Order: sequence, then C-alpha cells, then structure tokens
Amino acid sequence: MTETALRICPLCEATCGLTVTIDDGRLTGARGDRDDVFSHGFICPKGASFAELDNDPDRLPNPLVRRNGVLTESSWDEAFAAVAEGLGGVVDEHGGTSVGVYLGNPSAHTIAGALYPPVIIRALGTRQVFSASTLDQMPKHVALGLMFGSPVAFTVPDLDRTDYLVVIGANPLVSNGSLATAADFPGKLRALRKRGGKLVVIDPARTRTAELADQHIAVRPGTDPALMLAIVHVLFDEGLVDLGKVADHVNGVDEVRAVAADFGPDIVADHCGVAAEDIRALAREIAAAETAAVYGRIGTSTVEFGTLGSWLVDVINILTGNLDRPGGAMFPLGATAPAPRPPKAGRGFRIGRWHSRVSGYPEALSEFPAAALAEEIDTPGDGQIKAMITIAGNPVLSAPDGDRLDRALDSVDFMISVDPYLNETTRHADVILPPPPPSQSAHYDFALNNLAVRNNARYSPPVLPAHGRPDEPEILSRIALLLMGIDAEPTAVDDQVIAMTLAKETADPTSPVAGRDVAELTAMLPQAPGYERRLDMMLRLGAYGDAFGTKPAGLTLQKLKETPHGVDLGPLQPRLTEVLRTPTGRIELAAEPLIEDAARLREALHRRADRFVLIGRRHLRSNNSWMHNVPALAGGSNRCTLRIHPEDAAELGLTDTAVVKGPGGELLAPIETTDGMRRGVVSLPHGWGHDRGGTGQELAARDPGVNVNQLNAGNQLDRLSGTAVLNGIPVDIAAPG
Ligand SMILES: Nc1nc2c(c(=O)[nH]1)N[C@H]1C(S)=C(S)[C@@H](COP(=O)(O)OP(=O)(O)OC[C@H]3O[C@@H](n4cnc5c(=O)[nH]c(N)nc54)[C@H](O)[C@@H]3O)O[C@H]1N2
Ligand SMILES: Nc1nc2c(c(=O)[nH]1)N[C@H]1C(S)=C(S)[C@@H](COP(=O)(O)OP(=O)(O)OC[C@H]3O[C@@H](n4cnc5c(=O)[nH]c(N)nc54)[C@H](O)[C@@H]3O)O[C@H]1N2
Ligand code: SF4
Ligand SMILES: [Mo]
Repeated sequence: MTETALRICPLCEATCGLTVTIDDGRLTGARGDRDDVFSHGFICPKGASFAELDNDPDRLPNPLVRRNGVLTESSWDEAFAAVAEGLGGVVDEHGGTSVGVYLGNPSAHTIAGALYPPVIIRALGTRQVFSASTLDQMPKHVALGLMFGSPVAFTVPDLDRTDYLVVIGANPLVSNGSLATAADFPGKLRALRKRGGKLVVIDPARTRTAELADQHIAVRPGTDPALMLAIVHVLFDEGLVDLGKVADHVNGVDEVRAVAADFGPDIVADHCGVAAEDIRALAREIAAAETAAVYGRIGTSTVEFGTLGSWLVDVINILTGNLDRPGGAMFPLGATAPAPRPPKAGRGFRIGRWHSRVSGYPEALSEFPAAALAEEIDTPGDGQIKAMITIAGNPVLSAPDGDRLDRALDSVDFMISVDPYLNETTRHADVILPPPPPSQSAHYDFALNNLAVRNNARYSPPVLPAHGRPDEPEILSRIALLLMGIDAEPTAVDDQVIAMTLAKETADPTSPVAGRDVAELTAMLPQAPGYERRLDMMLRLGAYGDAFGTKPAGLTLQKLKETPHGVDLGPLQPRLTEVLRTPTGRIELAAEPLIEDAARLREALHRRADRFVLIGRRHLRSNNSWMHNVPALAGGSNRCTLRIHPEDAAELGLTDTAVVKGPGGELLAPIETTDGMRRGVVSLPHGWGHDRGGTGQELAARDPGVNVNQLNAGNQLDRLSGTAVLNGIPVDIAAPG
C-alpha cells in the first residue's frame, strides 16, 4: 500500500516541503508539497531524487571501526567503545585542546548539527575548531558583526516586494539561493520582472540567473568591492545618498564617503572590466528605485576581499535607504530565535580574540580557517592537533590543497567521522558513525529559518522508523557524554542544556518567562526525544512562542505538529533596533578593520592583471562533494569541465582538454567552450576528484572528475574572516603536451 508523508527537504537552503511516498516501509518518491506554507509545491531535481538519495545502497548501515588497519563493520556498542578508548586515550595524554573539530555544510541543515556540536566543543575545551563557514559565508558574519554588533544579524533581500534587485556573485537559478532562504527563488525572480521590477546580475559568467536578468554586468573576478565602492562614490558625488528611516541610527557615513573618494568609476573601470558609465547608471538606478535590494553571495564572499564585499553590499543598502524597509534588505525573525528584547548596547563584535598556532590567523566566531586545518595537524609542536572529529564534512575535497590534508588526516592518532558515507575524508577515520538517512530523521531548520525571506516555522518528524539505530542527535550526544565523563542516557545532554537555558531566561527580567519557576517550565515540556524538548523550549521562548502558557495562542511544538504544512509567520518586518548590538547602539558603517582593509584594496587596484583567473560554479543536480553517487543525479552535461571562452581556447590551441596550473598544483580537465565566460576567466566546479581509492561511493568513483581545490595552495585567505580564496585564483592554461 502506498502512503504519503511530509518532509522538509534538507538538501539545500531553500527548505522546500516535500510529499514523500512510502511503499512497504521504503521511500519510493518525492514531489513538492503544494500546501506547504513556504514552498507551495516547488521542487528541484535534487529534491525529486530524495528517495533515491535516501535509499542509496552505499550509505553505511552500520558503524565502521578500524581493526588491524582495515575499516570493519561493527555494532554500535563496539563503535562507541572504540571512540571511548581512542578519543579518551588522546584526551588523557594531550588534553581535549589537542582535538580538532571540523563541521561540514549539512550541519546547517540538520537538527543534530544545530544542537550538539557546541556541546562537544565545550566538553573538549578546544580552540581547534574549523568549519565549511571559512569556505563560504564567514565574511558575511564578520561584516554583520562589525556593522550591527551581531554576526548573525543577517540581512536578506525582500524578494517578494522589491522593485530592483542586484544579485552579485550568486546563481540562485542553480543554487536555489543561499543566505536568503526562499523556496522557488527562480519563480520569485520571474515574479519580480513580471511586476515591472528590474533584475541586475553582476557575475563574470553568463549564468542562468544572468540570462534571466534585465542586465548582466560581466565583472572581472575579485573586483566587486572596488565596483561597489565606485557605486558608493557616485551616490555621494551625485547627492543620491538618503538613509531614510535608519538615518538616526548610523555612525560613520563621512568615513565611508572619504574611503569611496578614491574609487571613482573612471579609476576602477579598468580594474573591474566594467565601463564607468555603466557603474554610474547602476548607482543612479538603485538610488531612484522605489525600493531596491543588493544581494551578494559566494562570488562576493570566497574572494580576496570577501569581508569588504559583504560589508559593501549592505553599505549600498543603507546609503540608499533600503535597509530594514519592505522591498529592501531586511532582518528575518525565526521562530526559535530568542524573543526580541528592548534595544540595548552590546559588547560589540571582535575577531582575533585568539590566533591560530602555526600561521597566527585570527579566530572569527571562535573558528580558525578551514584552509589552516592541514598545517595545524602536520606541524609539530605544542598545541598540535592529535585527534580529529569530522561531522558532515568532506574537507579533503572542499578545502584548498586536499592532498596535504589527506596526508595530515592519515597521521592523526585518532579520528572519528559522523557521516553516512565512506568518502575522501572519512576514509581516514578510525571510527565512522553513520547517521540514519533523512527519512528516519526529524527536521527543523534552526539556522535557515533565520535567513528566510518570509518568516515561517515547519517541523517534520521522522517519516520512517530507525529500527533501533541511533539517530544523529543520539550519536553526537553520546560523544559529548563520553567527553564529559558522564555515564548517562544521551538525553542527559538535552536536560543539561534545558536546565541552563531556563535558569538564564527566568533570571533575565526582559525574558518572556522572567521570574518563573524552572521546575514548572521544565515540566511543561513534552515527554519526547531530547531534541524535541529543546525545540519546544526554544519555540516557546521565541518571538512567536506561547511563553510557556502566558500567550496561549503562541507557538509550541505541539502546534507545529498539528500544522504539518507549516505555520506562515508573515512577511519580514522592520526590526533594526532589536538586532543592533554595537556598543554605541548604532550601525557602525565604518568599523576600523573594514576601513583598514579598504586601504589594502586601494593598493590592489594597480596590480597587474593575471592572464587567466579561475572561478567556480555549481550544478543543479549536485551538491558540493556528496551527491555524485545517485544515478538520477549523475551523468548528463555540465559535469566537471573547464569552461572557457572559445576565442581563448582557440588562441591556446585547446581541443578536448587543458592543463590548468594554479599556485597549489596542476590538473588535466576536459574543456567546454562557451561565450558565456568572460575572456580570461575559466570555471571549474568543486566537489570532484573521487579517484583517491578506499572510498565507498561506487558510482561517484566511476566518473571521478578532478579536484579544483588542488590548484589552491591554501595560503590565500580573506584577511579579516580567514575565508579561503576559492574564486579569482590566477591560473595558467595550456594544451596538454
Ligand atoms: N573551489 C571551491 N570549493 C568550495 C566551494 C566553492 O564554491 N569552490 N564551496 C564551498 C562551500 S560554499 C561549502 S559549504 C563547502 C562544503 O564543504 P563540506 O561541508 O566539507 O563538504 P560537503 O561536500 O558539503 O560534504 C558534506 C558531507 O556531509 C555528509 N552528510 C550528508 N548528509 C549528512 C547528514 O545528515 N549528517 C551527517 N553527519 N553528514 C551528512 C556527506 O556524506 C559529506 O561527507 O565546500 C566549499 N568548497
Ligand atoms: N545545485 C546546487 N545547489 C547548491 C549547492 C550546490 O553545490 N549545487 N551548494 C550550496 C551551497 S553550500 C552554497 S554556499 C550555495 C551557494 O550559492 P550561490 O552563491 O548562489 O552559488 P554559486 O553557483 O557558487 O554562485 C556564485 C556565483 O559567483 C560567480 N562569481 C565567481 N567569482 C566572482 C566574482 O569575483 N565576482 C562576482 N560578482 N561573481 C563571481 C560565479 O560565476 C557564480 O555564478 O549554493 C547551495 N546550493
Ligand atoms: S530547491 Fe533545495 S530544498 Fe528545494 S527541493 Fe531542491 S534541494 Fe530540496
Ligand atoms: Mo556553502
């Protein structure tokens, strides 16, 4: 008999609601849930292959434990015993601070990834913390922190209401959007144009998003900060600055004007490869639009001046009066975010509170650069990483210089990977603890709901039973308990967090539960898995919550369960004063680290242009490194090819393949000529290079592709955020010979 169930898709940031079909206890299909309050039936090819991905025969059903050098299937008890012995041994000998932790991208999409890694890191007391953030959005965090005092005060474009959208270095028609959670991003862009709005895309490649746009500006890679400063220059120069409603909350406007003075359109035009007149026209149009939003993503982030670029996106939003107003760039308010408190001065945000051991990189958000992981493992000395825990990550392919990391991981005393697959990274583990597939896991978007272009809350309980297999919350809790030396049920971790949180909330006079009794509140949480108890607590303490009974109409987990298609919490609302946490209580438009970095950028304007620069791209039917093993997503065109302009290819005498040489290595890739590439710019996707052996992804290994990150030496970082430069890498291209 065919049954159906609802499940939010965890495969990208769009968080679409799916209706999955189940036959005989197995997932057999997935379609968009038309009644989902957020996605209204939208689905992409990845979501449509949810059942295949879930059933992938190469997913590990049981833990693997290294015995006599060989990863061998074991029981869960044996695996946890091996963790206790191996990790315990390293901690006893070298301390918890010698354990490195790497958190990968799917951690942002799972309940487990949101709730448990902080507990593990705290239990270890380690500062050797790394994540995919420094291969991705860390520049945005740092820019937000410096400007608003909170590194998670995300601004997102109000897609449904804007009249003018500038997309810089993002390709939402393929990625389905990032740091702006919007199911059916493509549909929202079409709707914008249909209602008479304008879409401008700034990207060195003519992407699908650029093809949809009214205007495509093919900027030279890595030069957007200069381009944006030129826009700022024009805004000041032509008297177009109008801060609108936020005018009384901004410091530093004059300093920004002074910085931009050096970046006139005529000065940056050559550097950016964009005509000065086009820059002026763009500035005038943004200023003149009824409402406008500038939105930047990977192309503004994983570049040399990533933090500057991320900052300037919002500088333009602010100077044109578009921050915090409908149709502009707004602050979402997720249902599990703490309920807004009265405005207050914060402690401000700082980077570099401590520095990495080997290269002295500043921490950002208590993390070191992922690009520095290998050196922290393979450089002997005090504080060297002796053991590793990877959770939902594949840094051997996703971070620069995978060969070095490959060797480094091989050398640690002990390594645990929490991952469903045996892959390029996890093959080095001594114990792999595989979480069950998504169908057997509950889902709530703790992180992404705070980035949604419309506020909403949706919860999916597990669709299928896990048959006695521990879920990921339990796996991570058991690791945490081992480290804390506590012999208790896994839910003890949740109980501890709940006790701590409620103690703090009840003692806070501005909390919705100020002065109440912790025991009474705890008793109101459901008899349910620990993560559900925590979710219920967070919802009830949140902006829309029932405040533990004081607001009976408010949200609880029970209410979410009764509304399986989700609760719509309405369009984004202005809320600047709630989010500001700078010491002055105002937006710091000209924070010192940014102004200093702008001076470095001024120097870079005169740098000689490289013959070729490499950028990345994504594929609609892929996701970073881990979806190349699903038949429905494999094959077809646009796989791991080097895209190059036909005239560049002809000049170099390229026919089928090209040798690409970068600062960190060289590789041979099949070429694909297209006039959609800017001359002098080539692109290769990441997440490929499945030819290392010893992995368990049979299909992926058959069509391995090449690892673009091997071209990267790993020492080029955005200075402020420690984010690896993954776009705009100088390369030499030649015919094989
Ligand atoms: N050159 C270049 N490199 C890039 C990028 C680029 O644009 N260009 N992009 C960067 C970006 S934006 C990112 S986010 C990173 C990603 O970097 P990573 O997060 O390190 O890599 P992924 O390929 O996303 O690996 C995800 C891992 O999680 C596992 N996994 C899947 N589902 C689950 C789950 O439910 N639980 C657990 N525990 N594990 C799971 C998969 O098997 C896989 O091993 O790559 C970065 N690397
Ligand atoms: N199908 C699919 N969806 C995904 C992923 C995937 O791998 N596949 N990955 C997910 C992840 S982890 C993330 S972080 C998001 C990323 O989401 P997006 O940022 O929307 O995705 P990208 O395709 O990396 O888009 C970056 C764009 O920047 C352009 N670019 C490169 N360098 C520059 C530059 O210097 N300046 C400018 N202006 N543009 C530049 C590239 O040509 C590219 O079109 O996508 C997510 N969604
Ligand atoms: S767009 Fe993202 S969330 Fe939606 S179905 Fe596709 S992969 Fe899933
Ligand atoms: Mo990402």
